[in-house]
Amino acid sequence: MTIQTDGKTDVLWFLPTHGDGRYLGASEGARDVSLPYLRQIAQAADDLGYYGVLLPTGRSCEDSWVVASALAPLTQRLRFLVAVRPGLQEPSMAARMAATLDRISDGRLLINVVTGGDPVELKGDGVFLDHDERYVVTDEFLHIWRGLMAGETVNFEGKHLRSENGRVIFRPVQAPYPPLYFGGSSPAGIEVAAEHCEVYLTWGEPPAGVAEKIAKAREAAERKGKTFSYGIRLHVIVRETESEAWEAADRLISRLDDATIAQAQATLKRQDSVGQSRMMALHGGDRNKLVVSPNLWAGVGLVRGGAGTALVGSADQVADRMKEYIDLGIDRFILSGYPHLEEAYRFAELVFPKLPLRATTGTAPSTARNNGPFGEVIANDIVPTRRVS
Ligand code: FMN
Repeated sequence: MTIQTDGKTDVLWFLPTHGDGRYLGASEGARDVSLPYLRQIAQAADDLGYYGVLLPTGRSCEDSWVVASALAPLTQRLRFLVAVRPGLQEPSMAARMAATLDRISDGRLLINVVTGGDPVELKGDGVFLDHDERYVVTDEFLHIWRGLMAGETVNFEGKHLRSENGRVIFRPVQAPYPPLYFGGSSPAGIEVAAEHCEVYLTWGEPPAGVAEKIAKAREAAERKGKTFSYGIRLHVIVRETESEAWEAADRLISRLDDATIAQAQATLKRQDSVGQSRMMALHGGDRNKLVVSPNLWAGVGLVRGGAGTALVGSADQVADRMKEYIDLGIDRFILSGYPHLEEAYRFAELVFPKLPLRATTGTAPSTARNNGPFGEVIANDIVPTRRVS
């Protein structure tokens, strides 16, 4: 299964099931991640025309399958990028959950293959394998999972996993199964992704690092005779002017003290994820080295694992930087901003009109929105029309 690329892009947003707020590393201005709040974000993303939302997975998050199941009936077109966890879930159980969620959401499920990169967390969850062995499990998991989802009767005997006459009777809506996204950066991870997955995801590294990773993933995929689609995960801090955006970036870490940064960096260092160590190498935990490429700021990574960089600038600047990634082969962006509700609106309103969006993103569902008026009617008489920039 290959996803067609056409120089255009889809934009996904992020559901912060592990917390949200105005400031990083501080409880001031923090928000309760309740179902009503997540519903607001999901419905905003749905109404604004985002292609989908990513739900993170791990012990610091609400369970992504339960949250996606709760929100699917409250949204119309939004897709849910939800993780399977090889090693932690049986492939049969993961396949059944995926098929059911795809059915009840009418084909709006996307699958993220998350093997995990924190040995301490993994041991807590009962996974004691080393980095590359976890990918052996991932490979076996995906053999079984894909067969089950495609409607096969699966007989498989691997090093770690077995299945005898395995079946999924209630089949997914998407054939043969929902697209598989993958976000590991290690050679072992890229090999497994090339064998099984459709979309290769990278954290928001500077363009040179992204180009290097895409080249490796492309080469691995070509050896298997297939083509990846590529996605990138970034935060965004977009404002009317560049200086306002940098002020917002500074404000985001204004309550963050050095002790919290040191503690976070020490905790993140225990990970054996190649992707995570590449992100940490960008800034080395130094709050004076955060601009790692034009308009690319690594402040989030001072305290957050994984997605640690943000595109910072005016709408034109952010759109131009995104186009640089598109030129490298990226055709889907998974974005977020703090707080996630307000920033979902801000990004869509300021930047969507400047991007080469696919028809699957950015087209609002309601007729009223499509026809205008685009803004408040001026002096009760003049109807604002859409400004094309
Ligand atoms: N790891 C998690 O534990 N939970 C997640 O929700 C999660 N989401 C990810 C999203 C993206 C966009 C990317 C690029 C990675 C994500 N990861 C997540 C981490 C990877 O799935 C992978 O387990 C980790 O990077 C270790 O692999 P590596 O050594 O091959 O880089």
